[in-house]
Amino acid sequence: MNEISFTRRGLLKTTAAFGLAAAAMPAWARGADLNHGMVRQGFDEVRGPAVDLTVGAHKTRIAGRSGHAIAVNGSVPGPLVRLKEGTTARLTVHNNLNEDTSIHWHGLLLPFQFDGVPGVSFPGIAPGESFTAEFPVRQHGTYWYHSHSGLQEQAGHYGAIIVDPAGADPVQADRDYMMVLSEFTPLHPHTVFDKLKKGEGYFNRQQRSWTDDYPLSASERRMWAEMRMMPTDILDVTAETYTYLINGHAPVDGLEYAFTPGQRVRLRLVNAGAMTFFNVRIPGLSFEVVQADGQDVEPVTVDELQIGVAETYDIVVTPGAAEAYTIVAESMDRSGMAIATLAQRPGARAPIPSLRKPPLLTMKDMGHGGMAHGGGHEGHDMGDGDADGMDMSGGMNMRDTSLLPDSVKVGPGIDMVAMNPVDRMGDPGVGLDDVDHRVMTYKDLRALRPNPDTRPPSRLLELHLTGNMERYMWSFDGKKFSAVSDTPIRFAYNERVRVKLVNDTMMAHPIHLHGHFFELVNGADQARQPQKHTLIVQPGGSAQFDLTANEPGDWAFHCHLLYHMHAGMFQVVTVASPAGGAA
Ligand SMILES: [Cu+2]
Repeated sequence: MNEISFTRRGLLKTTAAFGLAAAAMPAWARGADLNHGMVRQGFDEVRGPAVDLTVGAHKTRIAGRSGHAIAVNGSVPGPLVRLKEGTTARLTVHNNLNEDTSIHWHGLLLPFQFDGVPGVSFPGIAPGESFTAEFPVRQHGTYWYHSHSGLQEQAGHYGAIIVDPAGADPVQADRDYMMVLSEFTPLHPHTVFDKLKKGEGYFNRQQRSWTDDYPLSASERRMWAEMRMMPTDILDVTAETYTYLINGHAPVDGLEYAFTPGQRVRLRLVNAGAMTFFNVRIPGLSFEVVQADGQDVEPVTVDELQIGVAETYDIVVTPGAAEAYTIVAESMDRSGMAIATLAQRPGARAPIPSLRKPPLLTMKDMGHGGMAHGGGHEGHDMGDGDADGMDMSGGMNMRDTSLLPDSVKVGPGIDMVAMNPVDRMGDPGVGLDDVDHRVMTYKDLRALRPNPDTRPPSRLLELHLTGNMERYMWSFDGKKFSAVSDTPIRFAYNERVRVKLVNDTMMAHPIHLHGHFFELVNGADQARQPQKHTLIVQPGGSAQFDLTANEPGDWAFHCHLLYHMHAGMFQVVTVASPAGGAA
């Protein structure tokens, strides 16, 4: 575990006074011995402006299970890359794998040819080759990096980036820690994908017990059966295979963050998971959210937040007199959790809460008025509100594609249509609308400083998030990427566009646009709409963002659930050059 300090003295020595409980930490986790091929858990810091990163194949062992790892500089996560706003970064990536690799600098503004997406912004990095991205650093905040090649990210090819502000940091804290959330599976990522293709619910262990926990009526049971779904289909991949990690550490490793009572402790949350949304809370403590996706926001105090895959949040917590507090990052489906401890002294522990009851998808998750479902015969919508007493037999069997705009391709890639998708910007996330404490929603976020561009959007672009759960097909507008790779979404230079994302599926998708920040249309004044690079679109709902398309080039735009992206939920956004032509 690294403590990040603002002081000059702290910069020289980044190791905290204490880290892992010594008894729980294997010898190789403490040292830097890379020769035996085992990956290190936890990570070092490499400081810009010039940074070298080496991608290599390793073995790892986490919570008693062994697996193959793709690590950066020998650790998972890779090293924390520390840059400074106003300098010119020179980031060189060396490929020691026997396959191509890449690094995408997630959230960094840079010329598109350095963005690191094979086939979109550059050809990729061949085995034995190197690639250098050199660019002026125009921002500050918490970001991260990861492979954009195949499924390497699942195997450990990711790490955190901090860009220190050129001036004073608006966030004042006594201690400053990275908290990188991710998953480990002993399975090869391609095995995971194959299993998902064979049956969507393969990893969904909740299927075995949900009927006991949630007695449903005969018609409800029939409805879910006809959709070949379960109301507990929350995440595609669960703790059945995943061990959830903080800074590469499983719960049994006992990761600790040191504090002194009354100190302001900054935790920089990065969701580097491939497939897992996490619900983060610290029982007994509220916290301030001070940054979202690296962008400063007006501090907002909550007790819990949901972090989607690829999002980042900086939070500040002020621990009280207790010796320890447990930091809980529970997977959204509540099949497992990552754990760390805020500890006054090494080894101090607070109780670990048990997993909460798994959430159920609601009528809202099905498109509010109901979700029309692929099939044959006539049906009717399910109306508003809850399902009690409604006749749902056959109601979900019609794929009412008349609800879709002409831009959406109807075919086997779509097995559901949201019949009445409502804006869910104020939604705390699946399973969190009935907890008894404050949960952050996107509507709570306000940009700390006024946005530079407050022009009203000149057009509305509507895009549908589409899928066929059973066949594990995922797409935009019913067209998987392989079918549209030569017809990108085009924006004029400096065009101001409002993009409406309609989720015609019953899963939440974290949608990420490369190379830009967009503003959430969340009810704030245009000048204070929070800027983000990744947006969760809730199941069966919609969400809007405003974009100033002022970064010329070809940019990836995709669902950040790794296996959804791999299955086709990916598009290219092309922003014209200021002269009007291609970048
Ligand atoms: Cu997705």
